[in-house]
Amino acid sequence: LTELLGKKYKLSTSDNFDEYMKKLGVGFVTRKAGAAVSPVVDLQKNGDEYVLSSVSTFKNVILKFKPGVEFDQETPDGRKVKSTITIDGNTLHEVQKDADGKSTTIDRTFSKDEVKMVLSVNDVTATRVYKAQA
Ligand code: DKA
Repeated sequence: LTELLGKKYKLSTSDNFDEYMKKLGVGFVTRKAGAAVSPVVDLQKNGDEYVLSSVSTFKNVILKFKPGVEFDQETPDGRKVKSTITIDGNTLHEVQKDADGKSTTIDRTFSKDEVKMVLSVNDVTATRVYKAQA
C-alpha cells in the first residue's frame, strides 16, 4: 500500500449505486446529486494516522483514522455514523454503523491502476471503480 499513498484516482464506473443509496434511506435529490459527480480520492499517511480524501463538487469528505479504531463520521448525505476501518494488504475494510443500528460495509482495494470499491448494505451491493489519474 505504501507505494500507492498520495496517488489520485477518479471515479470511472459505478454500478447499482442508486439501489445502495436507496437502501440506506438517502433521499431522491441527494441520490441524483451524488450519482452525478465523479469524485477524486487519495490516501495519505501521517505517522500512524491515515487520511482518506474524496473531493467533488457535491461534497469534500476527509476521513482521518487509525486502523481498527472507531471514529465519528458524517457521510456525504449527512448521516452521522460510527466507522471502523481495518487494513488488509491493499484493502481498506470499513464498517459504518448508524444510530438506528443499520450497518454498511465499504471495501476499497488499491492497485497501481485503480481503486475498486464494493459497498454493501443487507442484500444490496454496489461497485464503483476509480481509475488512477495520469
Ligand atoms: C464514494 O465515495 C461513495 C461513498 C458512499 C456514500 C454513501 C451515500 C452517498 C450519498 C450521496 O464513492
